[in-house]
Amino acid sequence: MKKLLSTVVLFVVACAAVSLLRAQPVLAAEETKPVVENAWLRSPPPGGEVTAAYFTVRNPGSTALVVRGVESPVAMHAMLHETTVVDGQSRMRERERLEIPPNGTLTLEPGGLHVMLHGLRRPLVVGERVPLVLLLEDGGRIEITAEVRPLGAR
Ligand SMILES: [Cu+2]
Repeated sequence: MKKLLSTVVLFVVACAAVSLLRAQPVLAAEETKPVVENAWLRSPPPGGEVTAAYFTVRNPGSTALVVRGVESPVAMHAMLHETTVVDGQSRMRERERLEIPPNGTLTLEPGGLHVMLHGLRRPLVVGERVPLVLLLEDGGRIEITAEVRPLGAR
């Protein structure tokens, strides 16, 4: 009986070891994949066709990711924008390039960097999830799902 038990234990340990080995390559790929957190966009005012989206992207990889553009099926035009205060006046300008450093993060938030969505194709409902895609210089894409939050959300 004791021998049978130890054979069973050995078998279980062997199976666990095999599944760990199998999981290894997947883990390695996952570790370098960018991670998107807290992605949301502001519900536009009724009838409004412009809004902004925000998120944080973490780059666990060892090379910088360079964002050169953005698109979304809900908007005719999407742009990378930055809000800056010049002489006490809040202004927005387009950014053609944003970098996510190796092992670093890029944060888009109200009052700073954001994705500007122009020409919304349909009304957006609070709570719905909207796709955005960041287009990388190397041809890669980062898929984002942003939650629509109320107009006054910060
Ligand atoms: Cu803007």
